[in-house]
Amino acid sequence: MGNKQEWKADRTRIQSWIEHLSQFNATPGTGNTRQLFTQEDIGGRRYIIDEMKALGLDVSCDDIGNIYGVCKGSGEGLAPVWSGSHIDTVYQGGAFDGISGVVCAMEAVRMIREKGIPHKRDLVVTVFSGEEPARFGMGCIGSRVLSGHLTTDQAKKLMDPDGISLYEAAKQAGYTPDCLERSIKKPGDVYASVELHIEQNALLEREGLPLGVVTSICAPSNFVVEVTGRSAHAGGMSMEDRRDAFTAACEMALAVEECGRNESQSEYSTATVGSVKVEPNQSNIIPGKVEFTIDIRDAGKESKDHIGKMILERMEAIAKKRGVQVSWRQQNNDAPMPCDLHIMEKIERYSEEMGIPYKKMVSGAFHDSMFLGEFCPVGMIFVPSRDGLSHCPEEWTDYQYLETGSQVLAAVLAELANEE
Ligand code: HGY
Ligand code: MN
Ligand code: MN
Repeated sequence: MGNKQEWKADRTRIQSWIEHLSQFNATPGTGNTRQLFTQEDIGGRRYIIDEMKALGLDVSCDDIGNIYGVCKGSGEGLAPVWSGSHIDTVYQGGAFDGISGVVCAMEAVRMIREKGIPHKRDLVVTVFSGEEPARFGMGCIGSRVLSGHLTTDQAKKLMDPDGISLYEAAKQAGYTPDCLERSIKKPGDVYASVELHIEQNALLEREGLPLGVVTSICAPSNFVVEVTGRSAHAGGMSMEDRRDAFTAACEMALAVEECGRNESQSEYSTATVGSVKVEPNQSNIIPGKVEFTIDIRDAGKESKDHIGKMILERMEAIAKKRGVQVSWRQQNNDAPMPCDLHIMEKIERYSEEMGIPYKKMVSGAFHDSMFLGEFCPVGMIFVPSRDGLSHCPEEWTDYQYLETGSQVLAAVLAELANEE
């Protein structure tokens, strides 16, 4: 787009959308909990759909509940430009993770519409179902369906802690998961997708930068590990005779941390033990069984596989030394997604034009854009997280950053929507 536009996002509107959405919350007072297809999620969906309609968008949902708010373009038969994120949260998470991307996309499209900026391609505000693995143990559910990585049969096998399948939960929420395959997008169906998201790390804040241009999105490999020792009397059994599953698991968890730190072969890697279950979990019984999760992230697939291999070798050696058994199952091994250079160039160019300092950076967190990138070019705009905190009640992003991020997003979307 040749002419320089003056973009003026409405910070109070962005704040009002975020604050209103955070009322749909299962844990008020201790962070935000809005898990996929729960009453809170359904309430939040209804609110966002009403707000999209109030902006004049045509709203529809697909079989797994992804929401599309369409601002019609002037052209015919052109693939649309998407922008959005997710509104579901982790347990007792924050008010900005995902939500920022949805409301800033709404604000960007509002500015384009109200300024009467012509655009050939439809502009679509998107809300993807279940980006967080919180309820079903698998993240990016809506964007996995779109990229052909989640079928109806798999949805019937994916269970929440209460034994409700994703398939059942989707039907109870009023969606139609009987043939998820028909939602699969092929290259060319979507022209481009740009997602604004909070950084969830402290790099931007540390350098005093209001905006990040994401170069690639790290992908997770997730494992569930089972350590089997021998339950016994905490006082009766001598120290040298025990086969303590918990202390073995602790040594394994330290090995996970060490490998995440020292075995990386790329610019960004992490390895985390996030969930631990101890059996029988009694103060006077030596733990006989422990189940824990491993979450490995990496900007490079080879590096991630290498870290995983090192961790598994270390766990086997620890098990042998301590006389316990260890087994594991890998839940997913997703591929890191590079962002599209042309979209990155637009984000950089408009940031410079608007006098917004920025840096290029990797995303350690995964996002729906990781799967969208399998059928369309993707770009991501980061805005700072205070103290780098996210996935916790303290998660915060100053509204001024959402305002400037929306303005860059609007300019990028307007240009993309006029490309032939
Ligand atoms: O875990 C992640 O990276 C994302 O926030 N769900
Ligand atoms: Mn998250
Ligand atoms: Mn997110």
